[in-house]
Amino acid sequence: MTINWFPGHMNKARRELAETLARIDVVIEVLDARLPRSSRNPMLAELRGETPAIPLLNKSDLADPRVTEEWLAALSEEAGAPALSISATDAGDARRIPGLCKTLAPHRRGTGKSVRCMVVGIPNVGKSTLINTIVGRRIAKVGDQPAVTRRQQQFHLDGGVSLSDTPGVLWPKLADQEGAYRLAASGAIRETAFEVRDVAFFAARFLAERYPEPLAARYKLETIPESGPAILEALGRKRGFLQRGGVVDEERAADILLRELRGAKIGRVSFERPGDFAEPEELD
Ligand SMILES: Nc1nc2c(ncn2[C@@H]2O[C@H](COP(=O)(O)OP(=O)(O)O)[C@@H](O)[C@H]2O)c(=O)[nH]1
Ligand SMILES: [Mg+2]
Repeated sequence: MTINWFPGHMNKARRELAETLARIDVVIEVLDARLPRSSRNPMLAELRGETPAIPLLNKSDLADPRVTEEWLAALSEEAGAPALSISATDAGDARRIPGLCKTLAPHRRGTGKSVRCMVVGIPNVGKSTLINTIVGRRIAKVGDQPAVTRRQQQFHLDGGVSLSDTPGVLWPKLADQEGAYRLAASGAIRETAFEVRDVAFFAARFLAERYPEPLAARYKLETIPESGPAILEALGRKRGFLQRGGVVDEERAADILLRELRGAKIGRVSFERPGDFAEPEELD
């Protein structure tokens, strides 16, 4: 049995989004290319019903390109429509989207009505940036979400496509611990919700397992210690983050690791691969 419980404001947000989506022809579902599963809210599938959606892997400039290819294949197959990887700041990337939306709404063709599109996704995934790049000027505020949603306006683009000037905001799913840590490590959720040290320990262990060479190279580590705290300790020592008595300033090391990870300074990193979510094989 699944328990669907939401605080009041989430119920309201959900109802409003469902009402808005009823007047939309194509949903542009923005996911973070570094963590497409954890940055996806499965409720969107339920809310949009039959309305087609394009899965868009944004921030692909930060993600591991080989893993992004794997995700594109997996998501395209799942959605029955081509998924796209983009950087929301890249006008060339964004220009492909309206045409793609049009192909997904053939019923609007020849009706004289425009194909109404809307960008939807969790906070910080790049929705406002994408809207601005598609439209070609700043109509959506980048950064912090406004507390209240304004009335939706459709912005008319060339070629009979229109785009909502306000994105649909979904909440990240934090019930899954591992996914929540990936979201925190990627910078998708505010650190106040987490202990920075714990997120950094998680990130250090993750890098040691999946990207040991870039990690060792970035911090000039001859060997990578086993535990998260030990990796931060080694990093802090290399960078000279020492407190009185020669003790490593763990907070500073944690901060640097997360900042450099998010800024792709350690390399282009993907937090999850399609294979991580494969069903365990049945045993005879
Ligand atoms: N590196 C990179 N950063 C991006 C990209 N798209 C958005 N961002 C950054 O991500 C942050 C959140 O973007 P925003 O558009 O406000 O996200 P929203 O909350 O979904 O509307 C901002 O700092 C953007 O500059 C991208 O494709 N690549
Ligand atoms: Mg925004």
